[in-house]
Amino acid sequence: MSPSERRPESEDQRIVPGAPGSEPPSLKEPTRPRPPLPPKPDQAGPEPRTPTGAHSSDSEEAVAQRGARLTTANGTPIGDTDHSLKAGPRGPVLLQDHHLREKITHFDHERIPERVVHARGAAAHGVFVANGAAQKISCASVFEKDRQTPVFVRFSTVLGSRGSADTVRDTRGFATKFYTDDGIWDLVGNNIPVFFIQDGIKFPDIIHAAKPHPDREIPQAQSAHDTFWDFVSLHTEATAHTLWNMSDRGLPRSYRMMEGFGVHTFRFVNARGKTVLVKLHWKPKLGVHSLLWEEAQIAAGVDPDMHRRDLADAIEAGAYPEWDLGVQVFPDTEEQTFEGIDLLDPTKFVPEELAPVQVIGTMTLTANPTNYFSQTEQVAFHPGHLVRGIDLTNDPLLQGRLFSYIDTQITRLGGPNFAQLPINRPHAEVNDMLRDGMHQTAVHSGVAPYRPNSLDGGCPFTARPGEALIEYPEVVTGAKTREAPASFDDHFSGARMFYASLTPIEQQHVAEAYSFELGKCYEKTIKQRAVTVLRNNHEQLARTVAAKLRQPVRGKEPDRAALTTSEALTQIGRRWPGDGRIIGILADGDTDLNDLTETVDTITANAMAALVIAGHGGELGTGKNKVAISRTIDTARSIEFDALIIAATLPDAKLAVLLQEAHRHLKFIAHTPAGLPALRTAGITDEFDGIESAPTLTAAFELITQALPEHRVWTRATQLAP
Ligand code: HDE
Repeated sequence: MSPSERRPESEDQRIVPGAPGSEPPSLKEPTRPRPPLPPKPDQAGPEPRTPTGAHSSDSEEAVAQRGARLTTANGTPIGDTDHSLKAGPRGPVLLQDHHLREKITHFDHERIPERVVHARGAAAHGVFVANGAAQKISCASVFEKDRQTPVFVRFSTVLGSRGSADTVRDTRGFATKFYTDDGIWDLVGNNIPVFFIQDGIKFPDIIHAAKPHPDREIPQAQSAHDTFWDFVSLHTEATAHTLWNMSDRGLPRSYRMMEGFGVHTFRFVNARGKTVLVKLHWKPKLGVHSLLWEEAQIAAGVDPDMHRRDLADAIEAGAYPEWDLGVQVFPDTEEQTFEGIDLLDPTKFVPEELAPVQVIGTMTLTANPTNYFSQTEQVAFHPGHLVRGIDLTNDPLLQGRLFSYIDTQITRLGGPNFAQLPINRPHAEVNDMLRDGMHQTAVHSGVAPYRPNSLDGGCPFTARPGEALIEYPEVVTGAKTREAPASFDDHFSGARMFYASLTPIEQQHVAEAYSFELGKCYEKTIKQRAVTVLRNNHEQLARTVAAKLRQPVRGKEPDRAALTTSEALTQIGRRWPGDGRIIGILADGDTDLNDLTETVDTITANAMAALVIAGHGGELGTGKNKVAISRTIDTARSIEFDALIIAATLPDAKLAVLLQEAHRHLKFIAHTPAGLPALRTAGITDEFDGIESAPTLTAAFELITQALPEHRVWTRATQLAP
């Protein structure tokens, strides 16, 4: 579907994603009763299923509000919701006002506990299509060639509360629910392939250290504080993950431009019972791209919803985000080690040069949720939601997770029946013998929810071997102990390889991130300890950070193993599609409207979004060439745009701020002759890379399409260096 088919337009406005409702509102309050408006065309709810997984003949809209008239929760029509029932106009409110009490009581209970981690998230519906390449190694139906499986994906930050900013430096969650014919498979991963800890028992420790300080509850949603650095500098198995956080991976440009990783090693079982060990990867079709630190900080104040808006707008505009799902495959040997890398240690990754990522299918996100709470908030993932052909390993971190998720969901979702919430309902038949409990929505029949029984005819029967979940009969031996294998003592080799594989500018970002984060710590000893740990990664990195913090570097250099690098770890140096990128066009009343409308249309046809910026709101031009102004100069900041076309010069000092930020953030800027004075005033000349002049707006966009695949004008960074 093209974007123009997806959204009913008000007569003369071009497409700008983000319209709040499915039709433009009237100026006056509507008074003629009518049924509820349909959802926007880019939105979908969960596929209608009964609590026990059966197809429901109801439409998605049947579970939304119905009828034109206001009612109570019990369907009784109500004539006035603006005034409480009182003893006279000036009298006290009467206890018998059921409508008042119901309205307020329900409101009082609208919030549920937020997730203890990953509280802030955004999600979308989509589909996974397998290419058949995994059929040899797994009998899961989701991997059968051309099989289409509906999915729901939730992206998240880890540390912040539900209302925190999207762009903080943090790990991102990447959780996918596959509604397969064999039951639900949840792949609950992150955008970083390694984790802070090796054993689930340490999770409360790392989270307590990383969350805000318990006395003042600051800082929100970030690791730049003493307790975090206190823990990670003492518990050095966190080094690799911390280094990834300090790299550009901690600041994604968009959820659409992140890799996803299963992190743990899983076991695939094929139809003949043969097993392999696998690591799972999501590879974004748009490449991996990041914000600059200053952009992320500005966005946290100016547009804290940047990532959720970006995801929703892209889907609404028809720029559907896509990822390939890939596997690294390893023999299932007794040591569970590959090329010296312990596959059960979740702080380690296997370089793609040693084990290539083989694509087994593609996921496309095609619809925004109709309602945040019912879907994004109520979805419940669990690494133990597995289907036949996909099994676990003894990774001690994974084992800890298997306990946690269901436990926390019972509290968060108010009882044990959260699998019956519409977004969590399987698309496979459910006959689980689980009964009753809070918020039971299934209406079970029969008298014998136990096995064996004869009163219900023996039903349910256990699955036959060819249908049942396969629990691989791995041989387990050993004395009970609280210790890790010796290989888990290597805390630095993966971190060193990651750092060594980055380009110089990415390495510079890492040094700046450590300097910022440790600079925010209060205690000198913690800074010093962190610098000492950093020496295990790279001497110069540690010395640069130490010099910034004026911290001594004491003791002798640690022994470090020889370095290898992995090209797959750098984000810079390749060219990627520009779908969903945002081009800001600064225009005014003198701008050639034919040129402007043609450029806006070309940008939209290229699956990008054009946001017109002007000195005022409303529209530019009239009739066929009328163009909606999306941002006034008061609301436009560089963070929102991937590139700018400057076709006007406004008498407003904020224009210089916009341009200087875009320049500093290495954005491509093209200008027409009318825009040249604005650049001059901002002190920006054509001598810098990626500042180009063009005779028209259309020609300016042409120049942008050549530059945008590299994400930023990286060479300008050197030109800007002091
Ligand atoms: Fe989670 N994690 N986690 N985690 N995790 C949760 O479950 C936990 C871990 C991840 O969008 C919680 O329902 C423990 C690794 C994501 O709803 C909780 C341990 C990875 C999400 C929980 C880990 C993750 C969660 C909070 C150590 C990457 C968000 C609410 C043993 C592979 C899912 C909830 C969503 C959520 C516990 C480690 C990813 C508390 C105990 C490793 C993406 O159960």
